[in-house]
Amino acid sequence: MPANLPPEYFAAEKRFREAKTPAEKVAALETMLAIMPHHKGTDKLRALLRRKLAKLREEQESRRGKGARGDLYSVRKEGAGQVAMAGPPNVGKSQLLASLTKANPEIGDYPFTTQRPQAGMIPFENVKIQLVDLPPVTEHTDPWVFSVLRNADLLLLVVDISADPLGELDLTKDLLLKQRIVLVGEGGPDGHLQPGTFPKRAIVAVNKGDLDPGGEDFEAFRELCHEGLPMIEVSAKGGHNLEELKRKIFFMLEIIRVYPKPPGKEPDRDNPVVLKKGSTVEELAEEIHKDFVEKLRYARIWGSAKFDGQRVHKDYVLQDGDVVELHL
Ligand SMILES: Nc1nc2c(ncn2[C@@H]2O[C@H](COP(=O)(O)OP(=O)(O)OP(=O)(O)O)[C@@H](O)[C@H]2O)c(=O)[nH]1
Ligand SMILES: [Mg+2]
Repeated sequence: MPANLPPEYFAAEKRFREAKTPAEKVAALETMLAIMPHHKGTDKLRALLRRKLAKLREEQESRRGKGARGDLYSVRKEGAGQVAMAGPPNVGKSQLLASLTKANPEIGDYPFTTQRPQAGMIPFENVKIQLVDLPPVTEHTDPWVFSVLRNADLLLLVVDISADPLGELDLTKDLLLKQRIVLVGEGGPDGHLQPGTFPKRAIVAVNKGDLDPGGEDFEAFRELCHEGLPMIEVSAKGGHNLEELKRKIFFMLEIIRVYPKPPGKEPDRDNPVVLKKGSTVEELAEEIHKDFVEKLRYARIWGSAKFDGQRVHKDYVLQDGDVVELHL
């Protein structure tokens, strides 16, 4: 089958060939992968590019390990989903990381405190969600920062209610767009997306809510802001609304937790299998063990099924909280 690649692909490929730094190479490869249509004719090429990308990232990792200066950082995904923070300097991104996780980032009352990525895990019910703190997004931000943002499962845009939150949000959105990152809200992308763009779900966290005790500034912000993104006022320092923020993050990640169990036994409620929303029994089987997929005959479901222990087919769509007995 021919690959049928669009002209934008070849433009990115040219950028890849001419790239001088690993960061530029990674950015070009990411674009090529994003542009490439999904079908059998592109499977091999996709695998090849993925390998190249992984190799580049590995090289950077090991170079950094040896103490040499790399111009690229990446953050390995961990937990149920990766959320990366984007926003102007000094809005409290690092303070949010410190308040939501056990990480201990540097927090400063001056801009450009953060220079490198730092991750922490947010405990939420029985899962852990990875939160990544990054240097601020400005005209001069290094390409690797956008690379981390493009790779994340969800973006958390942070602005400061006591500064100019509307202007900050606008600017951040524009800077992301220039890097082909298009923000989408709860409903997903609306309309046609340019090939090579990265649609990213995003939440707006309006921070320093302690400086807006009556919430009037946030009300005005909400009224004037027409982004269509979910937004919430928080105080990273005071701890205000952080539980609600975590819930929103979980919701926006569009993941479900399911609990496989052997027949006649209880499931382990502390260790859910995390899947994308819309996943089927077959995809659960695949996640557990690839041999299971072929052997799978049916499953029994407790939770979303009409009655407990209902026998379902492998194309049954699972819901958050389902207990699943796979029958091979
Ligand atoms: N009043 C108030 N101050 C906050 C809050 N969160 C952070 N700050 C203060 O804002 C300043 C910047 O905080 P950081 O967490 O370093 O901000 P940042 O967004 O990581 O900044 P960069 O790393 O430069 O991009 C520090 O003085 C914090 O103490 C908050 O919820 N309320
Ligand atoms: Mg910081």
